[in-house]
Amino acid sequence: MTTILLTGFNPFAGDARNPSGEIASRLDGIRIGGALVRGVVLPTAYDAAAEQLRVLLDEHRPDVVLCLGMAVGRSAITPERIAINLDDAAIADNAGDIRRDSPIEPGGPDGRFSRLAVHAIADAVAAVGIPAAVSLSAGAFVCNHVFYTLLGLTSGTAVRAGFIHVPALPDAARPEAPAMDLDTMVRGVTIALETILAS
Ligand code: PCA
Repeated sequence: MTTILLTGFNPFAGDARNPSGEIASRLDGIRIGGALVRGVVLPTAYDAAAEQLRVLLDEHRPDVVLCLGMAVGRSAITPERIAINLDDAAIADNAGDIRRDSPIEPGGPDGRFSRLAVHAIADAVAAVGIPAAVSLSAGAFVCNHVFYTLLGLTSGTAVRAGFIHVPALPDAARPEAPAMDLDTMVRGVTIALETILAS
């Protein structure tokens, strides 16, 4: 049976919730077009998240890996085009680790491209009226770190691997910030998975 590994992250930087992890938990155990979804919440920490991803790939041998993260300030579901070989963020991860100007894999390629059909995903999600667009930067924090690691671990295999950032949830503490409700995001990610399976 086709196995999909779907990951999200736990809350970070003082936020109470992270929709990416909630989406992964919500979809854990469901079937999409005959494929089984394994939904897992990763810690928002550079080393622990990358290590857990390694273990999950070994354990589940998935055919598809879609990692999700939250990008505060975004208003759309955004499939990421490229991961870069850089950890560089002002904020600490959940292990207290602050990284500046630090390569993820010294000597590794500067960038690795998503192995998903990012435009097809964005188009399919947008077609049902959910805002979606291809993104050209996953940042240089834990999301990009996991994305870069994922593409390295699955390079040379047939695994379809990629990353999608989702907006923040509506939050009274950030009344002006763009947001999307969880049900809409779950629907959008389900459509993204259907599109990946059909490609
Ligand atoms: N977003 C952060 C890390 C965890 C998450 O959900 C990021 O964009 O790097």
